[in-house]
Amino acid sequence: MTSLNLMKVLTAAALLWLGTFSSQPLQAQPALLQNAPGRSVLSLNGSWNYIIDPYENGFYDYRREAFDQSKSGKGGYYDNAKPSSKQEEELIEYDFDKSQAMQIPGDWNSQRPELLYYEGTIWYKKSFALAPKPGKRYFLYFGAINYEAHIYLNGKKLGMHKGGFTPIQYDITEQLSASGDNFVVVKADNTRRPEEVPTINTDWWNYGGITRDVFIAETPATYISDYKVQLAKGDANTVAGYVQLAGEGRANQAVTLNIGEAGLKQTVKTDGEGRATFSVPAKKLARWSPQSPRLYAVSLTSSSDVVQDRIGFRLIETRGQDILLNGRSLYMRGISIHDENPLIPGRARGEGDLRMLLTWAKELGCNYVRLAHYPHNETMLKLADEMGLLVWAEVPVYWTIAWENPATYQNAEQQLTDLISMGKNRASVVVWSVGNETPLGEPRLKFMSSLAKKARALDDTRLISAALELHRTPDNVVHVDDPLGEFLDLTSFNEYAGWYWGGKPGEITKYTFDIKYNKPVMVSEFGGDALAGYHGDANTRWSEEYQEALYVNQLKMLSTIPGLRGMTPWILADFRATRRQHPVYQNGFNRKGLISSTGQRKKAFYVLQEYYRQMAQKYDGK
Ligand code: GCB
Repeated sequence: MTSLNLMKVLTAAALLWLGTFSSQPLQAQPALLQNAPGRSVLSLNGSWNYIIDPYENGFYDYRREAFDQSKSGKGGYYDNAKPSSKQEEELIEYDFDKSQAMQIPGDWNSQRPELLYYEGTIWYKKSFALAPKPGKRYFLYFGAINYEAHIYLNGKKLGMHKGGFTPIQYDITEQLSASGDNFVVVKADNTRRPEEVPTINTDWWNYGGITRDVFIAETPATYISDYKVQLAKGDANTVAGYVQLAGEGRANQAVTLNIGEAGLKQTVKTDGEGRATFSVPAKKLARWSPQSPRLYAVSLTSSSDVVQDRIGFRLIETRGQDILLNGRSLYMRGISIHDENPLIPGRARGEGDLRMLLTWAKELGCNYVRLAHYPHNETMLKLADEMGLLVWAEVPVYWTIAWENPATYQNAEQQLTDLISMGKNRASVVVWSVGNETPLGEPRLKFMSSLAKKARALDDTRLISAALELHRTPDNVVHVDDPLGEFLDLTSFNEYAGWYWGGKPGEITKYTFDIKYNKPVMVSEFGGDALAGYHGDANTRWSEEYQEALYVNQLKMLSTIPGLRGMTPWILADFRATRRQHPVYQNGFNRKGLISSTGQRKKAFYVLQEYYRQMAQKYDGK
């Protein structure tokens, strides 16, 4: 055997032995700047010119060779070419500045009727003035672009990113023009593909484009790139974490953690790689909880940089079938939410839309939200911190994806890593979910358990879960025994009795549950469609009365589960879903919302509100 072959065998054996996938990220996404929106920023939100390019003429030449892979690297729309004075000599078949514009952040589907169903490429261009100052670094930051984004600055490619819901960031210090005149071009492509995450089949609208904030963050040359400031695992009396300096001169620097309002201060020294850990007694810190969402002003100061954040401190753990928040047993009164404003409808565009959704959840009596089925906006996590809502945060590993494709796994793991990076300082976030309704099978178990282990390795201070499926036997027993459950802290499952199976709402109380794990039970979904304003009796599908009866009977049925510690029924508000085709009742909407697409509360809203009032009384004494 040649040494090369021996190496290959050994590597394969090592991978087998690990029983997991390689964790090398496919896309070289550098570590994200922690709390990038909290930096000094130049916003690039607003009007961006765009070109619809279904044939990708701006990316490939007529032989289908990518311009940005050619020798000159030129020829694509990212050149933002302009005819010179000798116009007649040049052929340029596009012009961003004479093209239409749309608002960013914002999906394209809800901004132009002709783009409602569009799946393909759209190019965006924004010019901006920024003369780089000496001794500073500049990071171009996109909150999210769905799905595949090629990003160029002043005609040069910065990189490609896949994943529609996680931030994208490039250090552009060296690419900014000295004159201060710059332009950024983005090729956004929301084409669905089987090997991507999510895959081609989902129950939500495939909103395309630059859907979250765009800005340039400025830092000093040596800067605080990352930090974690949280209570130590299982220890309410210690604040622990780390700080990471980047840039030249990051080694052997003093960094001071200061939580002035709690009289807490510690100075630590970075190692050769710019990293320092700290651990500070924290007896005087008030605990964060939904009833009392106390946040502290936290600062980290080095000789060249200072970052500020508002952070809450709480412990989340499980013991047997209990979920303990700061040591006290908790019932999680939740609701599932999509990142969508049903009133536009379209992707939530910023703080106003997000605050509206969370205010609705509070009106329902929630202390908890499930941010389905993909990472939501960083602002959503900050609002949840501020408003006192616990959060389940999830990656779009949804239904049946390409379990055996290593690139698919690496993509999913990268999205999970970026989600955890974004949310790790938020007290509200208590659950990392690694997926939703994935089918039983060996390759899937390997994929999903690897993700669960990765989540735990990245953050062992929160609970790990996934929304599982169940199966039934003819004796009306519902079984929850998915082997993935072994790797999770909560037994969470989606259950659609009274809608997809189990007869009419009045018939479902005959079911009982057989749950394999001695862990807290979280019903991550149940529900049924109702068209607001359509009335009938409790057996009339699509009527508000049917949905109301379904909620009444679901709550009766679920109360028989001894370990039930919370739920997130499906869903707060009606949302757009391409697969929902009924011309009268659905019209392109999933109507399982408790609130309609015009903001109307349906009858079932009040059923859940009353149940949550009782649960709050039982668990919180109010
Ligand atoms: C589910 C999915 C969710 C769907 C919902 C439905 O189980 O997790 O994404 O929208 O059912 O309405 O069918």
